[in-house]
Amino acid sequence: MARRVFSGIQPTGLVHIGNYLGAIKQWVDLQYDHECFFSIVDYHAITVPYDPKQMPKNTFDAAVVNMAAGLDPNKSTIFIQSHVPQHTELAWLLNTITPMGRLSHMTQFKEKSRMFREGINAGLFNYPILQAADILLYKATLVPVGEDQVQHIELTRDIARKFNTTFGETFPEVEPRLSEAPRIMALSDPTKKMSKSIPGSYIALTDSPEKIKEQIMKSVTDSGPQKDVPMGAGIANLFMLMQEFSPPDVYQRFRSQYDEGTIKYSELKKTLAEDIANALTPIREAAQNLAKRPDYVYDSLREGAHKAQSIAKRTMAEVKLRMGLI
Ligand code: AQP
Repeated sequence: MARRVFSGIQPTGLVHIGNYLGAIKQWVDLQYDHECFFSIVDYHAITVPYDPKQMPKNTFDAAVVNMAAGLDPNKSTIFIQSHVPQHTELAWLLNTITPMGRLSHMTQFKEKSRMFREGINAGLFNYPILQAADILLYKATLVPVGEDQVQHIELTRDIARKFNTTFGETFPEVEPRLSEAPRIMALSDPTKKMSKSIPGSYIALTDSPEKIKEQIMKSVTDSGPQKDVPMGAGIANLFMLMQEFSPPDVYQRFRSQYDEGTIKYSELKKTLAEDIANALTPIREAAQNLAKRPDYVYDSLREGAHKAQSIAKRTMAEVKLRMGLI
């Protein structure tokens, strides 16, 4: 039987090549032979400071870009998280079996608390419980994500186990699925991961070839290869991107030049920028076309929410019965 898949993306800004290589590309591949649920997770996005006026556009754009990248509403169930209220209902129930100590160890919480020092809210702390609910509501067993989310998936497994031992076997084992490029680093600072919320760190899937070139050309590298010194994080990141976006012989050529110490980073950057721009052009154009068809996009999302709800309601009925809620 085809496995059930769940994953999500936050409408916190422009969808970037890190999101694409870590998550979306896997989603597109999986939808042909798996039962897939993909959500624009707006309830997650409001756990950090945001502009309510901008949120509807961010949510629409996230849906458009994912569809443009290949998510097909006829193959996958694509929906907006807040359109399926069972996500927050299950999250509340799972709150009651999740130790606070576990949540305080979550890397993402620690990083985001540092980034948004003021107004750290309970929602940001409880974020991983909502994520567990997102997955368990559909009894998904496979969660294609970037590396930064693996810790949350491990917590989801623990929450499911705790629920099963306390209230009876209900949820299946959940497994993360990583791509070949599970952690793309920030172009502006290769010690951090590429993020929507770090300006200058990313290339958006909808960026123009000129913008892509500008971003790649100013990406942080080092002064060049040195004997017996490991490759620096910035250039390693560009090589990782080259492996994903350039033909294998081009990658090999620059890799050999690096090993021989003859490489010119400016040439590598120029070639990489062109190859990324070529790969992203069909996505950018498809997004421009889809954005002109908002009715199609919203209808697909509404239909997705309807399908998702029919499963979500069943799970909630089962969970409430097991927990003695009448
Ligand atoms: N740099 C990355 N490399 C590989 N995968 C990544 N993902 C995110 N950044 C990278 C994966 O993309 C999916 C959607 O991410 P998200 O929107 O749910 O939130 P995030 O992980 O917090 O992504 P961002 O871009 O860093 O957003 P902000 O700035 O809002 O926090 C996930 O599967 C994620 O692993």
